[in-house]
Amino acid sequence: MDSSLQVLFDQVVGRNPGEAEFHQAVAEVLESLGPVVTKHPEYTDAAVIQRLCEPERQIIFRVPWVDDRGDVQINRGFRVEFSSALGPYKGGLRFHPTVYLGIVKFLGFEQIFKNALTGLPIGGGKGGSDFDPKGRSDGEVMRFCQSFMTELYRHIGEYTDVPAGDIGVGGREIGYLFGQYKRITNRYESGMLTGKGLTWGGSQVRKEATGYGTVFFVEEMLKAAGESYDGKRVVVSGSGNVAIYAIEKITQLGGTVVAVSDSSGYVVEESGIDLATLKDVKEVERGRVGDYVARRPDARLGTSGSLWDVPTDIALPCATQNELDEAAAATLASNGCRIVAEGANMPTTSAAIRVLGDAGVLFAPGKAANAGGVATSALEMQQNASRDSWTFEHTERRLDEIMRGIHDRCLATADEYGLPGDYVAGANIAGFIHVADAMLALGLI
Ligand code: NDP
Ligand code: 2IT
Repeated sequence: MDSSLQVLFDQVVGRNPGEAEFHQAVAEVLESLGPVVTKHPEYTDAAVIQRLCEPERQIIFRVPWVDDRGDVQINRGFRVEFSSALGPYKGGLRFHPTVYLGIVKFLGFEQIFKNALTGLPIGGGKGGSDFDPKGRSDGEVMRFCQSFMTELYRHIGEYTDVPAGDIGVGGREIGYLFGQYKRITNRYESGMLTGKGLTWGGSQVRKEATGYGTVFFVEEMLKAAGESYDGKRVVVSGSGNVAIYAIEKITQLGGTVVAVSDSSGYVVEESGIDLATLKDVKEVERGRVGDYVARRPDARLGTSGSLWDVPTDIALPCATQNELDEAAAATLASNGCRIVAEGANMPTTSAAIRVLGDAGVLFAPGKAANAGGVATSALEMQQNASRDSWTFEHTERRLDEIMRGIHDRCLATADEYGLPGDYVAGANIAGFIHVADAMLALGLI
């Protein structure tokens, strides 16, 4: 890291103790910005980087609710509003027992640059709770969401802050959250939340967008190397929203997904994961990968190691942060993997990224590769603002164009800074410059 940026990084660590994931996300961006601060002293003069590392506003609140046994439960809710230089704060809500301020801040920080890369008018934010929806009834999830929104509603709105889903927050949770906001405010303010159902203000393709977008991004990487998905083996970690729709699009484009996972283990099926069965198990029954194996005679449950041991041409980590470590990266590379693209946020450790780079494996960071979800959220906001709704085909075409634009912007920026083919540098620099220029224009805020 450039020595002046190292000083800033040390300040961030000192001001935000114990938030390892936030430190990691900041370090990964600052490691790319050396050539930018050399070329543009105006960013340093206006303390743009220090300002970006300090959220504009952080909200932490109590979420009391009553479970099915009649017992009172208390969770902690968060919304970190990081940057509104480019538009209203925009980013998902995560419900998972591991959520604490450091996770929300890493995600919110990443979101600033990701959203900037889309070229759409959205700032960066993130929120969530340490609530665990797993094993909870629909009634419990509803009561939790209603309590969560009873505090959150005063901080958000179509022109202020627009949440959406993330881990543990899908269509069901967005429905309960939207319903409670509508009830409290007496406003049918469609544009205050994205990921809504298609009959009440949602957009076609939003559900599919993150997975599809990641696959479109990789398609551009393959094209740049004169290749396609045809005949390629792909391993996708996770089996939630992002993973399922990545698998759907890979299969449509001629690739074969041979392994998926969840937090209980992984599944290998050499002839290709059966999407209809996976959707039934995961989307309808909220089951485990073991339930998938029980229905597919040729599938096997991985009992040792991890799904990164399965030989593959392309690896898409689509579950959670730091799920792909140095050893996994070395195994992927030695088994001939050519491309790793992050469907999840920061799933690859810093050491693993270095191993992949040294081995010549192409690597696409999440803030570029998984930006299709939030980009389609911005398209949902556009449709809400004009009280219109677009067809699936039109919306998917827009998503594809946006992903191609991000891919090309990353490569062009990497070239401009003398780092050809470096998607990490390209994404960090292009995203940073877009938001930094807006911050200069808006004065000291
Ligand atoms: P889901 O809740 O739908 O699915 C998450 C998947 O990841 C599940 O299979 C889950 O397994 C697995 N997983 C989660 N946490 C862990 C863990 N600690 N260890 C092992 N496996 C885990 O979430 P999404 O698919 O929406 O999100 C996946 C990733 O993509 C996240 O990093 C998210 O931030 C990112 N992302 C999501 C976007 C979206 O639009 N939804 C947009 C951009 C990025 P299990 O069910 O067993 O917990
Ligand atoms: O990480 C992400 O980009 C998301 N969870 C989606 C955010 C959004 O506002 O659609």
